[in-house]
Amino acid sequence: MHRPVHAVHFETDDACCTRVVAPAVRLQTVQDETPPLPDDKADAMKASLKGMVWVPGGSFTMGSDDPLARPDEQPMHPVKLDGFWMDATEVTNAQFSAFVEATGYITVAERPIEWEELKKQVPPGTPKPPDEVLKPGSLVFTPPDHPVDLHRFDLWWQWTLGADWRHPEGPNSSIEGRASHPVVHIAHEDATAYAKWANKRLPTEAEWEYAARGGLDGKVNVWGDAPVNAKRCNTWQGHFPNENTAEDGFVGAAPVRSFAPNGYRLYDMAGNVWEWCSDLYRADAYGVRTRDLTPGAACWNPSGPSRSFDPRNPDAPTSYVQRGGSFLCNDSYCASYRPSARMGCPPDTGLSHVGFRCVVTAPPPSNGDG
Ligand SMILES: [Ca+2]
Ligand SMILES: [Ca+2]
Repeated sequence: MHRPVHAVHFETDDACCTRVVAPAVRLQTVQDETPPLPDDKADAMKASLKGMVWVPGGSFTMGSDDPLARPDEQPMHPVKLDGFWMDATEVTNAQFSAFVEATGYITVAERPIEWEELKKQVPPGTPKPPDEVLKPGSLVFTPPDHPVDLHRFDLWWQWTLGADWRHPEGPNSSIEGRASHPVVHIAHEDATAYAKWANKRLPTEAEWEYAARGGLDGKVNVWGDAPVNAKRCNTWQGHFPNENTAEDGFVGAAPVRSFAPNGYRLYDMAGNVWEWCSDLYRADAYGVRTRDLTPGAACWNPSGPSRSFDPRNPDAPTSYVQRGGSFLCNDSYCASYRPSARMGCPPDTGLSHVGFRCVVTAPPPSNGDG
């Protein structure tokens, strides 16, 4: 199930070797040729970098041939990136609250579903559903009490009226006491709106994977090749989806920074909640990207395909990339805590395990404060 697509305007480029557009800031390679920022702009930039870490530019191998890897993680290919700043953690409820208080923003999950939009995404002649069904809501993980067919995700995802970022499990739940938890039920346009307000942007898929690897190129996991365990990150222990032993201490999302960071001091790049990227999702994105690539050459700052297609959700008009997996990841079903794992999701779909973090293109730290 997905909600109607709201106006999401996104420009991207098919070409592999294009640079990410940097809004009003300079790349490291040109910083010595430009005058320093005025004090007020420098202060604003410094404030916007609070809580972010510097990810130095470099190259890495994108994708994986691990036995757990899916076909959309291949072919593996070399990628080069400029350095950038990244939020050290997933955006928290406290941070998202500040955005909503400042702007009055209403998330997609809090808005009624517009039938005129929805009917563009269903077979012609489909009757208008009852108004009750078109009220605001979101998809909440609701575990069955017995083992079920793992192809039947509808058996554990329940459309829940009144579920949104303030009510993660439905109208009778709240985020009280969860200020440091990642915000969830976030649609792509919600994440984009927050990023714009914060003078940030969503990471490209390549930036996300490079950052998640933390300098460990070619490893299966963000901590190296050792297998996942309950001390590494917040995933699912037990039989999915009916038995959650929470050996890692968390049935659902954990407060950010509950587990050790990776090599770039980024937290929860494996598990906890999924994180939106700016790239449109195509299962064959890497094949298209490398088709005309000179052997041995690297893609420079790839920004994703110009059109999406997700064979797992072929009716979706648009899909964007999510990365990192969540507290629902289990090797029996979804080993997406791996840095190379990819997921496509319609932009209007926020779920109870989907959040985001942002990046900024700006000069590197000058005094070790990154
Ligand atoms: Ca857990
Ligand atoms: Ca995460």
